[in-house]
Amino acid sequence: MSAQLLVYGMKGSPFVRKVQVVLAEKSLAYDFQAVNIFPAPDWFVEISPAKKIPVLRDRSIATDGPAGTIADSSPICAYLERLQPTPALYPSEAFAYARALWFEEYADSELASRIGLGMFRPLVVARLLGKEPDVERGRTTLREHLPPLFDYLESSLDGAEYLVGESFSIADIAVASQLLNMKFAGGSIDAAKWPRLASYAERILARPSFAQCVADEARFFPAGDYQL
Ligand SMILES: N[C@@H](CCC(=O)N[C@@H](CS)C(=O)NCC(=O)O)C(=O)O
Repeated sequence: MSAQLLVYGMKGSPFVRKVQVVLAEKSLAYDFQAVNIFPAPDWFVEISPAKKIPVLRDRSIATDGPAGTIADSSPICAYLERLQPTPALYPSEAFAYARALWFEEYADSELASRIGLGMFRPLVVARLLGKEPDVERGRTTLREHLPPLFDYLESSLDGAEYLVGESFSIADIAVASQLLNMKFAGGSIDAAKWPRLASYAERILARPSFAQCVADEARFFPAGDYQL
């Protein structure tokens, strides 16, 4: 029997993973439909005008066409929060709520562009496509472009277990989703330089919701050994 919720996506997308982690944290059942967006087929452009994954379909609204679909991981996660409020993944206090949205945005834009374009594509995707991995680009990203972002996250953690307040939130999900792609590309966070961030990433990625994704995706993206 089909689940009420259907995720259209591709393995390896940190944005698709973000949605899958939210679904897992909330114990929501869903189906997964793989979509090749290179190039996006016409039926998919109809439900994702920006031609991007993920898209969520709520089959209780419509099973076909644009009705019942939501594009973009952020509105999808916000929808899931309303659909299944527990466990809450967005802080209820106003300032903490805005801080969590800020980290989500920071991860989806800053971390995503550095890690996606500077590491995941030139190393992991290149290898999958049978091309020569651009190790130099990955190395420059890890050694020069990511450290300021790591510094910022390290100072934001400030000894806390989570990025915002006392509980796990969308902020942690969005950030760790991107960090996992860095890991798949063979990168790691130097614990001597960023001790809080290194142990934070390890702890968040060990949660069952993330561990499930790691186990599933590591089959497709075994960590590269590029001596970065
Ligand atoms: N803001 C979007 C970003 C989604 C995104 O960039 N997805 C990538 C895959 S990781 C994609 O579909 N890229 C296709 C393209 O840019 O043509 C979200 O949060 O869902």
